[in-house]
Amino acid sequence: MTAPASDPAVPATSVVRTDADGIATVRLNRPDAMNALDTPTKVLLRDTLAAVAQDPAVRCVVLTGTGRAFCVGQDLNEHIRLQRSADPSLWRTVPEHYNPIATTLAGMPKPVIAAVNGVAAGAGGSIAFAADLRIVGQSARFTTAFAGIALSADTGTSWWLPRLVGTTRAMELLLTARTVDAQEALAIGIATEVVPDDQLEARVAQVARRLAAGPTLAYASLRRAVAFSATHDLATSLDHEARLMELTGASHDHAAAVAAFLAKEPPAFQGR
Ligand code: T3D
Repeated sequence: MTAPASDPAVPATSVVRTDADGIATVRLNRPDAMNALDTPTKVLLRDTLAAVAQDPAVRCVVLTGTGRAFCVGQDLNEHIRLQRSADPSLWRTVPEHYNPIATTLAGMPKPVIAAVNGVAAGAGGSIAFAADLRIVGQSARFTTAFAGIALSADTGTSWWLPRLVGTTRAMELLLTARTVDAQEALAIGIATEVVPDDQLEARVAQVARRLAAGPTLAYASLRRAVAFSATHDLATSLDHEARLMELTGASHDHAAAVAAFLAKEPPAFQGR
């Protein structure tokens, strides 16, 4: 998971998708640029995530980065080039790239794990925040970064961060753009768990395997229910829950799991 830049086994595209056992690992792969997001990388990430979302064989998604960073957000070398040449594509990147990345992650019909192998900054942090679980290497760090370069926030940081840590802490992290280490990230609710760097890959694989063997339709419905309740009142959320209970209640996995429970056998979920 933390393959070095020189690893000949790592292909030379800036986003690499590998699939195994129902798990799609989407790896940002610009280690020499700390996995900064230039336009080709953003396009590839956006399109790879869309493909993963639609692929019924994928039952868990892992996001990670090659080298010492998870992702440092927008490639500022590209950004300043576009800025200095007054390139009109500069501000189109939010609607054309960052927003679809955020919405595809939010709507992903299967669990998403961020394997945070190193620093996550700006939009790189947003991408990690959009995951369901953030399993974080002990040397990893987070910074919102945006205010450090006099920008607002994008890729959903203003949506996810207050939900993860509360408005008070989110505002402090946004206004100061200070760096949060892994232990603080765990304490304030950004990290799901922190593991030694050399155990990150194994721990993520263990969690991903478990989720990929789980009731995918129920997981997708839980993601939808939690997201829905964030913007709706109790009565409306209860109606929404009822619809999702009907959906999952009619699933193959539900019938099989109840039967397995009563037979005192472990369930074997098929994800449908
Ligand atoms: O239109 C639009 O594009 C808007 C979209 C915005 C989305 C965003 O993501 S905005 C936020 C962009 N990201 C940042 O502002 C983060 C900037 N980086 C940092 O604050 C720090 O580098 C880190 C906290 C991430 C890491 O610090 P540290 O001390 O571990 O490393 P470093 O020494 O600062 O950086 C190492 C190298 O990476 C360095 O290059 P060098 O000196 O070795 O040649 C540094 O310039 C480079 N680097 C780090 N972040 C970026 C970057 N190069 C390009 N773009 C970056 N984002």
